[in-house]
Amino acid sequence: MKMTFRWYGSKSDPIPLKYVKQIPGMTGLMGLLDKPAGVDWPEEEFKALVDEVHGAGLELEVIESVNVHEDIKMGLPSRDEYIENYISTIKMLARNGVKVIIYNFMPVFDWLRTDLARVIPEDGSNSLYFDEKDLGDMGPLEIVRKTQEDSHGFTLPGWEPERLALLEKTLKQYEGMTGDDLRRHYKYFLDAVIPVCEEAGVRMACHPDDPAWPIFGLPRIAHTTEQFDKIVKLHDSPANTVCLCTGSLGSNPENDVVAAIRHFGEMDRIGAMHVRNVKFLGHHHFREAAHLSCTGDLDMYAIMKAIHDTCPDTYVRPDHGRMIWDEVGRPGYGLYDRALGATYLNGLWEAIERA
Ligand SMILES: [Mn+2]
Repeated sequence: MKMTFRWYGSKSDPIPLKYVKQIPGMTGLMGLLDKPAGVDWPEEEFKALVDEVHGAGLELEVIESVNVHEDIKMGLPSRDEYIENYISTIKMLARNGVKVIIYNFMPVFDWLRTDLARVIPEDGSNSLYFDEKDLGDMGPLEIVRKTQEDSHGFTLPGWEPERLALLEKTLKQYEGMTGDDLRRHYKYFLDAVIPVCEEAGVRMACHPDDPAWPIFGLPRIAHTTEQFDKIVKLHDSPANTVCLCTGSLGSNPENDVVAAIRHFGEMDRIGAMHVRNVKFLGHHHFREAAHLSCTGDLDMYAIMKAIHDTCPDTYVRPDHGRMIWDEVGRPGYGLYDRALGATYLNGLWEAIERA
């Protein structure tokens, strides 16, 4: 297991790499380069990032921000050009040491919450929160406005302004599209990129829908084990894998996260893991919790044990954290609680190894 940390780059992340390196057991990053979906990433810029990360004593083997252009998801004729750019970016990343690309195939919304800083009554910390009832009459456009207002001026991944400017038009284009349509477009994409990944030694890792159910009538095809079974078979290859995010998949209590890890781990189809805890508050109603099992509803020991038993060499990162100790930062991506999370997960790992 390689413990890693999401980092946004020195221009937009208030956390210095030195601090990341000082978290015990941290081996590297799940890194991001701030590029709009569909562009061919410039190699010089990426090399500069690699040098910076290596200079801090950390690895950069996982990248999380090669976003799939909406035209690919919608199956438009213009998709071929964007797929060519994606392929070129895969090859460039492979040349520079990247082993795993985490991405998603969610239409329009990367993830959704109704409150980015919900105070946890027990201790006064705050975390990301979702209650379907709070959506009420709010449409997608209002949710976007609210999310931007609540983000403390930070750009949130998946909520980039240039993407959201086209929101109304994009939502219209998805009208009437079914899950099967979306899967057909997904297969077209995978058929093009997976052979390139095989040759380059890179694995694509699909992140689950977050939250793990349909929203705003959009087709969503990545929030159950059955759906992921279909995804890994769309183009059957060891390079076509899952980024099993326990907090996203686990936002729906009907999903057995531990069984899902064992299932895809035994198939060698877990490219990376996001590990965090959730607290269920009702139907389609949850908040993100501290990593410790007793603070939420997921069994973190069983999660780490399943990783240990079925995919022990995978990359893991503490996914989101709460905001604690009055830290100001990007919602979900503060330093303190994610550092505590990493340390706790490393502790579980050591105990499992020794048992
Ligand atoms: Mn995640």
